[in-house]
Amino acid sequence: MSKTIKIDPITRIEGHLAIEAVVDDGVVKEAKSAGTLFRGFEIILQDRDPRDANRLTQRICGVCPTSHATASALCIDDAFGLTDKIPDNAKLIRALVLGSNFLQSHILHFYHLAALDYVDAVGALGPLSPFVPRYEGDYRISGEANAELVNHYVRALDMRRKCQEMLSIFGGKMPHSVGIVPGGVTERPAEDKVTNFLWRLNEIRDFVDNVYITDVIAVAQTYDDYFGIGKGCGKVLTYGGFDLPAGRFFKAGVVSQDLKLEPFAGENITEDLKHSWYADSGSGLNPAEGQTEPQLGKKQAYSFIKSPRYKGEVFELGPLARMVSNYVQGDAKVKEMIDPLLAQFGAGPEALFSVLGRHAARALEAKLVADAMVDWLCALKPDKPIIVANEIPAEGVGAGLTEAPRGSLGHWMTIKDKKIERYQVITPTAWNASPKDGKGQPGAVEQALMGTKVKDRDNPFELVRIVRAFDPCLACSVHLLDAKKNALGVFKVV
Ligand code: NFE
Repeated sequence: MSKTIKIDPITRIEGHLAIEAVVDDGVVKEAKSAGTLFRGFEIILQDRDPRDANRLTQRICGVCPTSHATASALCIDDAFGLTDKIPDNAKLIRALVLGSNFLQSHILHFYHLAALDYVDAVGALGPLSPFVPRYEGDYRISGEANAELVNHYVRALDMRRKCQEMLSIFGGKMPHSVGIVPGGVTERPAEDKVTNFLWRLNEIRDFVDNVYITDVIAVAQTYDDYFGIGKGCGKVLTYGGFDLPAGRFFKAGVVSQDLKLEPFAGENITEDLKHSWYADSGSGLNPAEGQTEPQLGKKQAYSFIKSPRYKGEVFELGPLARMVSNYVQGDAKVKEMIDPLLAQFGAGPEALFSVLGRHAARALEAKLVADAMVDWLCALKPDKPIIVANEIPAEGVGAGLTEAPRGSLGHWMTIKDKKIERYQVITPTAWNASPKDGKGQPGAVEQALMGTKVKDRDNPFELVRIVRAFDPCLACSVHLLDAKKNALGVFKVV
């Protein structure tokens, strides 16, 4: 007999995500991923000064505001005709600020959000808050190895603080930094700032190399069945990101299930609204023409997340997508990291499409970015410009496509009479945690849940481990109350 498991909200992620899984004979037959709050920044931005987008969109999220600062700055640069004029120093400083946020976010995700699904904090410390309540029955690491992982949970807090300090050297503060602006950046690369940045970066690199990656491998060795759980749609997409003087650090790419690479083109993105609480008139549009018109109570809808699609198909975004795309494009550094890892587990690249593959990709990406940041820092030229003067055009169209810690992030804007006429944001979590589309295709997280064997329906570890491996952020995908501050529904924790 089938039974529905509802987890609402899923804890240890950012924001409010509800998961519903129909389990038949112990296997998930159908899954629904629902964002239960409305965001609405697109509406807030209408008729404002275009430069406000750079300040306001950062308030979408306290975890990845730097990505929104980056995407909005790129979008404004494009609409203002500045893209080819951004000084090299500004590109490097923007990349260093965004890189600091990647490192903070990846460490946060592994230690403070996901690791407690595998590491027995209660075994090491007793039944203390915030480690209880929790699911029971599948903690497999014990003794000294477990105690060390719990120690690293605490050490990781300090590392995250250092990442935030490092970001603030050029970004001014965190969250919601002020250093990335249209036309460039606000902070000169003075030598004392470079030195202050470097000693923190080296400490963080040491942590990533000798603690984070080692811990992910230790967890993978004990829970190696999770290389075979949570496969998902098997197709990945990345816009590319970190604009450096010589081009993008992460290359854009679209990779099919048989690991074939296609070039990425933004015009192939559409937003499907069939199962989302938005007016159907906006369904199927490219975000450059997109609409965000909430429609509560819409039949068949179950989420405030839209369903972004590429050529009408579902794709997974995130560190796994970036690593796979760069691997398939023959990036030597990515291959150097991924091949030995796969060899260690006797697996092929297909094993990356799994819960543990996503954790491993995130940890290796942290190393890739942290190591590259040393080169970016050393390429700064203290006497060279950091910003280009600019003016608001009467009319303009812009797109800012970049990478955020959780995957590709896009901002699109139209300017009319020097004001924002239209603004659209598509976040990585909107792609990953999207509901079904008009063709009936479930979103990436939904597909990853389907087919999963659930051993104990009262402690569905498998489901939360799959969802958390995607590192969803719901603040980025949806937002709060409706305009009249009405509650949008009653949701029970089951
Ligand atoms: Ni709110 Fe974000 C990242 C962005 S996720 S955390 O990374 O953009 O949708």
